Amino acid sequence: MSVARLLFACAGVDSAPWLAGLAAELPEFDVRLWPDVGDPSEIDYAFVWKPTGDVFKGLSNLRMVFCLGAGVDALLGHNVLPGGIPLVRMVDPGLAVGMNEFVLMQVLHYHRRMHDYAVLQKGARWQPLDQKLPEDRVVGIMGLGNLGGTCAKTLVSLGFDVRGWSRSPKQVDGVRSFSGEAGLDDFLRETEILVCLLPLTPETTGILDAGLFARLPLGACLINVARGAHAVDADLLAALESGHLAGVTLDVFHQEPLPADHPYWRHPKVIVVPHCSALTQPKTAVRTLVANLRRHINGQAVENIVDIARGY
Ligand code: NDP
Ligand code: OXD
Repeated sequence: MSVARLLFACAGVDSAPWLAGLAAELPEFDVRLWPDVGDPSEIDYAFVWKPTGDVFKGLSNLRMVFCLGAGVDALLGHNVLPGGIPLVRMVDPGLAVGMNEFVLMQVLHYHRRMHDYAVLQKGARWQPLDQKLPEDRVVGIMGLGNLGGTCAKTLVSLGFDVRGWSRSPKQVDGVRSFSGEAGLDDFLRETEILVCLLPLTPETTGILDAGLFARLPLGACLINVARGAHAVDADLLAALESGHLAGVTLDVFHQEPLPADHPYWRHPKVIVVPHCSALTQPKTAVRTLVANLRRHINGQAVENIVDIARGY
């Protein structure tokens, strides 16, 4: 191939560091910033985030689509992807570092009972609470893939009793693996801090519902860093109201930005952050993207191609 053309179409993303990185790492490419596509039939590759259908219009010679994020639900759910074109998701060390930090921070928050101390502080009450050893604290991670697996290993290294739930059984040192529908009850029964790192698929939509919360021990805490649609909001609020859930950290929401009048914003037991637990870092992700592009150009197997039928 002579000059290859890459279309950069990432909504809501500052394109400057990406374009600078791509120019440095991929000098032989003609990188075009959407909507300045030029002749769409010239585009070989697209790098996208939350694209509308327009982005793919006329890209009759598109060879591959790369997603800026790890989750491809927005692309698959809205049927914007042209049929038969391989889709590659982001599996990048920078993303894993961010998620690892955020999950660790929130697990420690609940493990060290900062949600309880927040209540005590409001009443100016000086009351040291019982403290558990990490080995006596069960942290359950739903989704033991690239990100969930990374977080699990970190928590194991700190001595936590870590359990993981995935579609297929996993072997991760120090992690008890549970899988499938059949393993869900046992996984949940003792999980005191539940982390959701599942992809959003038809099977996992609404999985964080009243039935699931009821299977957790009384006073469990939840950290949802996957997708808002994993949670049934009314069930989550009810579980907080009843005290079955003691604290919840939410990074992702059905509607983003979270509407200003949403009860989550002001709920005393909810921590809200604006979908920032892990941001794709251009510094590392450009290298990841370019390495994969070069594999494709050289006729080698491209890594992290999405199984469209499975949804992740
Ligand atoms: P992976 O594909 O590497 O891992 C997904 C894991 O979920 C796998 O272990 C998989 O099981 C498991 N899984 C999928 N479907 C089911 C199911 N029906 N039942 C049980 N387990 C299931 O994904 P990543 O770790 O890279 O990313 C996970 C998600 O995190 C993304 O899809 C995205 O939504 C979210 N994310 C959020 C970010 C944020 O800023 N909030 C940033 C980045 C990602 P198996 O291994 O058996 O296939
Ligand atoms: C992702 C995200 O999927 O940032 O990468 O949500």
